[in-house]
Amino acid sequence: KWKGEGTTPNLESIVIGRCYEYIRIKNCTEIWEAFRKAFINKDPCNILPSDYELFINLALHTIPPNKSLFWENNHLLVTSYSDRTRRYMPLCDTLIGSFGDFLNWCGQANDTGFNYDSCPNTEECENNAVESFWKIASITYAKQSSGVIYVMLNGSAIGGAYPVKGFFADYEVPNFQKDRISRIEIWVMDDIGGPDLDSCGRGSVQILEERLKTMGYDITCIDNYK
Ligand code: NMN
Repeated sequence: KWKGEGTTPNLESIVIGRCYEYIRIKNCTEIWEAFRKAFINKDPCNILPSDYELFINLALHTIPPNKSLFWENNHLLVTSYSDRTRRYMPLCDTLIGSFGDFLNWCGQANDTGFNYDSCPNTEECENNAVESFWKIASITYAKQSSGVIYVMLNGSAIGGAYPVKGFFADYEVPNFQKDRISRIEIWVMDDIGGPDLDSCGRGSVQILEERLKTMGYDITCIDNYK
């Protein structure tokens, strides 16, 4: 038994429903099959981002310029603020992201079903089905993003607004396409009634600003963007 949560019950129905809600002109059953084949009937600790390649290719669609919203420690605020692509299109509001957002999944070797009891967490093994999915999803999303890039950080986060290890730092920033990006705008949001631990030009936000400047980007940073 693994330490992580098992596969979300009714995963297939949830994901196929989300898929058709999102897009009517794709074959969602075919996309689901490609997603499933990435990890089913395999050692749950030996799933690589590349195992999702077919799924990514089938689910890919364009991200409009100026609509990309990256984040750390702000999942719920991002979800409501983006308003399901009406305002912004963060990864969770792309078809690829909708297959995994708030869900969990894994399979097992020599078995064609899901493991609903438990799944390996990242401490048990990094090459698990969920972690590898978000790696390739984040890489793909960063590569497609263009125009003004927005980044929402949490100034009340313990351990810093910009974690130097995380999907944003490790898989998104390195995959930005410099020639397609006009500037990067960082928003540091404090929790309502929460502490002001990090802000523009300070602490971990400063580390991010320096990193992006060194990469040659034009940066603006706004504290508590309204
Ligand atoms: O806070 P973590 O999990 O490190 O990841 C946040 C960043 O990575 C965001 O910029 C996002 O694009 C991407 N990501 C998104 C999800 C999600 O939407 N559920 C999961 C993992 C990574």
